[in-house]
Amino acid sequence: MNILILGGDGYLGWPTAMYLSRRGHDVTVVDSFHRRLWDAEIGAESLLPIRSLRERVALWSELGQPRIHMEVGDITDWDFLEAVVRERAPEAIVHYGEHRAAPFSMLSRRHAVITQVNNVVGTLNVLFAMRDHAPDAHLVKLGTMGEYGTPNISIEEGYIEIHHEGRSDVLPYPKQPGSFYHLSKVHDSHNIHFACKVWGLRATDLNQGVVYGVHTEETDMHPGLATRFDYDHVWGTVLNRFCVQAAIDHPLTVYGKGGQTRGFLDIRDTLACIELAVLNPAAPGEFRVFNQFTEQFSVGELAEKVAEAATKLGWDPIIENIANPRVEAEEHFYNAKHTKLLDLGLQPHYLSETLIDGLLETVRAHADRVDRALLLPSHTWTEGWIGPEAKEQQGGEVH
Ligand code: NAD
Ligand code: USQ
Repeated sequence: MNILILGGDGYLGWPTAMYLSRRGHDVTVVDSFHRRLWDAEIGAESLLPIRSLRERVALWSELGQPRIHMEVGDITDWDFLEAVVRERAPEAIVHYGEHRAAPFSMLSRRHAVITQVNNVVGTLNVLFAMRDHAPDAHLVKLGTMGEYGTPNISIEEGYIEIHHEGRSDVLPYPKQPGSFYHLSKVHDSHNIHFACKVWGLRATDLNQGVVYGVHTEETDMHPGLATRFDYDHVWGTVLNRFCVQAAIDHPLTVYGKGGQTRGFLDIRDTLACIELAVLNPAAPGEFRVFNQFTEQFSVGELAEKVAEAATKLGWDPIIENIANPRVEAEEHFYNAKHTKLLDLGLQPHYLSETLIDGLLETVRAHADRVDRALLLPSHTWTEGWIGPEAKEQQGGEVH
């Protein structure tokens, strides 16, 4: 299939591009490199060295793989995106091209605005470009499990049957997101659902849990094909952070009581889920929602698992419950359904295998690149940025 990957320079976008290219799809990656710029603002850098997108695409061809096309630009720029969609005429659009850090979106007014404008406007442009130039294409959009929050009932996949005053309907599952970032995904979901209804577009919203790991068949083909690995307090996701902390003998930073429970998945399962969604498209007019994760853990349990695996390697990990910078439930019920991708054939990789499979060793091999100053949170959900640069972070223009 002819597939556009928006956000193709990112943690998930680049491995997805290689995975789909190797399986015979004609892949075009689109990226503005905003992420590399936002990293610079925080002073963060990927733990694994990553090459430029141009270099990675060239290396992929040098290794005898099919050509991956590259389009550099910002999808919030209508003229750019319209031209790409018109000229490439994709059959599927995999949309990763968003701002993805909850802490970043909570640093200040400016950061909240950057996040929501980037994500909501980018996705609106995608919808209009599809309406005008690729009405039969299938949009595979990355949403997030965090759209649902932590309700005191089971979480369904996108929709729930409601009985009210003697009548029934199947309605979008209620959303209670926990950051301005997660809210941007809710706004996207509403816009996509509406566009499917009025223009007959087809879309799959993948409400993905927290992804971990860096090893895929393709990233392992050459060190120059590596994808990013974030560990800092703004971009680093919890399991990746715990692995880095264990590798450098820093306490594993469990926020608050540690009962916060989330869905998790191995990066290899992200790629498999994307392919399953692409190969089994939604029907015209359908707004389909899959919950994309394979296992659920509390962050306290996760810290225990990392500590256990690190101990087996002869390391000496310590777990520390530190003040929670976020406003979130620290003990709660959590039971999220996730059968639709399994029904399509997903065969999960489980966390116990991945830790043993080399994630901890990979991290330790790069331990000299860790900046310890980036490990403890310099923000809170209530005050925003509390680091030394706090004042300039709050105001200023939006770029
Ligand atoms: P990432 O930051 O590594 O990659 C996102 C890429 O999109 C970056 O290369 C960035 O430059 C690009 N981008 C952002 N805005 C753009 C714009 N306006 N125009 C063009 N390119 C733009 O993030 P990731 O971890 O690969 O996540 C990809 C998607 O998956 C995001 O939408 C994220 O919300 C979602 N997701 C990620 C996780 C996770 O654990 N990483 C979990 C659930 C959902
Ligand atoms: N946490 C800790 N210690 C840490 C870091 C985080 O206890 O050092 C806790 C957080 O308080 C939170 C949980 O771990 O309760 C998850 O935090 P996270 O930073 O790993 O994940 P989150 O902010 O939710 O965001 C990440 C991705 C985002 C994606 C989301 C999926 O950055 O793009 O949408 O995971 S989900 O969580 O399912 O919404």
